[in-house]
Amino acid sequence: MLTAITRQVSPSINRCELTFHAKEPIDIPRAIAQHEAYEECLSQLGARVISLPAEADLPDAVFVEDAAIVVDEVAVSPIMGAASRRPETESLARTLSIYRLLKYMQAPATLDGGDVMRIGRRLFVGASKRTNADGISQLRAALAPFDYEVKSVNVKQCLHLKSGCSYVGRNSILVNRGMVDVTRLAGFELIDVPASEPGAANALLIEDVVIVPSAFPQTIALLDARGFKVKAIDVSEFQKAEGGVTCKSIIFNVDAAP
Ligand code: CIR
Repeated sequence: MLTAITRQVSPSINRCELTFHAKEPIDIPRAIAQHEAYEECLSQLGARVISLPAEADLPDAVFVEDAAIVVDEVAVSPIMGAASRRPETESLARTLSIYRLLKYMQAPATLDGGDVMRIGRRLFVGASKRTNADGISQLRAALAPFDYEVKSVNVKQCLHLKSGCSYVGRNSILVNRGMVDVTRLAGFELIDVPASEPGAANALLIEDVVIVPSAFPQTIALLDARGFKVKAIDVSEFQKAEGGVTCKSIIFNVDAAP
């Protein structure tokens, strides 16, 4: 069954890492309400949501996507690029070990899950400020026995690969070409985000529904006009923390609930 791991909002989220954004106060009750609506949206799309408790001293821990990479056969626990976030992996790995064989990265590798865009048995991995060449080659080595191909993609002016592009189904990738070297994405139909919404390339595909932040109406209209099923969701408080819609869950299949 489709399963989503999420984590409750940390009361310390206002101390989150910021790389490209200026600090803006995050309204915690509003963030909590938005996160509940996000989890409800995942449930309505058929996912069983496993909502882990907040990590009081880990401001960014709600962004679970960055703290593990999960494919059908195995999960990889990375060394995250930001030192403040590294303790997030431990409890997540414990939960994932119920469902998957776990592999662990070794220094000097660093990698954030937000840099990993999986399309079938191909994983495109952003060479970003958070993910280094050792991280990419250790992920490649961990997944090679299961027949996954790992390709690195250069990114610029954004935090993670999936800040700049996301797979939206139907062989199509929503992209901001100013952020992602698209030469590695040959063979896919590229859908450019409107120039007025450069941050809109982070979208979450669940089954055949593309979840897009409600802050990006032109992108929603563009996808809608192309026949995609789009669900808009308000994640304004998480955007202040440089998060989007993919980063707040890890989605995978579980054959039978243990
Ligand atoms: C960070 O800088 O790590 C967090 N403030 C935001 C992480 C967002 N993650 C993601 O989009 N995958």
